[in-house]
Amino acid sequence: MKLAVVVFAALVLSGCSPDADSDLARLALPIGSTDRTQHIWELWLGAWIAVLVIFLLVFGLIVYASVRYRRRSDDEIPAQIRYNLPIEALYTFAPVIIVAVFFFHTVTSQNNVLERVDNPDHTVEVIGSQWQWAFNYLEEDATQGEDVFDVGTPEDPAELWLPVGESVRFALKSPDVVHSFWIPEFYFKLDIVPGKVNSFDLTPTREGVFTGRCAELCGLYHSRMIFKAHVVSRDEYDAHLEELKAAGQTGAPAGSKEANDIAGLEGDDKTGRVDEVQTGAGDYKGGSGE
Ligand SMILES: [Cu+2]
Repeated sequence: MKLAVVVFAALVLSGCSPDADSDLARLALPIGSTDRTQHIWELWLGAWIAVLVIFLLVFGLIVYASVRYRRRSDDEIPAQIRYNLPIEALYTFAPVIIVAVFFFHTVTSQNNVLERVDNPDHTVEVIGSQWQWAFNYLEEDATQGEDVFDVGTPEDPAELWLPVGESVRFALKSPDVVHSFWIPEFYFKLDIVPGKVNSFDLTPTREGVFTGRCAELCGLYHSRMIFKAHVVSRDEYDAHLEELKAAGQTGAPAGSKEANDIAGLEGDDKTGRVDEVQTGAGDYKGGSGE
């Protein structure tokens, strides 16, 4: 019966994919947009299959028991049983096994998502502060190696630009409280913790304009920490960086410097150069080999 359920679930869900047109076929996720989304998608799909199997099994047993052992006449009481060791063993160990399997797949997916690329094509420093974002593009060719930035206000949010098909390393910093960097289409979010540099790598795979958010309640105007993420061609990306340079937005934005001075950061972390930073993915330890 278990096998039949798995086959049935696999058939029903095989029409699903992270780039399907319908929300239903994506199981309510947005359309995937990076080289890392597949890992989260597989975790999501697998969790649905597991939940479906468990649901059908438990519900089937409930229906079976209540029909098979029902009271058949007014003057008869069904057999009352107090102890049943096999059943008690089952409902003790089955949940432990279920949790262990979920845990295993969660850790595996997490390690895949946080895997480092050797030499990222771009490095973007993201500073989340109350209540705005700043994006620093470090040592870009388009600006002859000069750092350029875009910084927003709650009234006029900053925009993040990324080139499609090229790897990006994000370094997340906060000068005040915990924020969380989240672009739903990337199937990924990571907390920004003051005094610590969290970082992750990915390659955007689809051009488009996505909405990014702060996903950690960070105070009064938390809900205004919204930004647009433009995933564009390399030419458009370079042109945008040149615009920032022409507008004089070079160096580091005022305010974001505090993110480097906050207690907890040492040495390389303070400089704003993140190539050597080993926090973030390194902390979770896994397949990164760092
Ligand atoms: Cu925030």
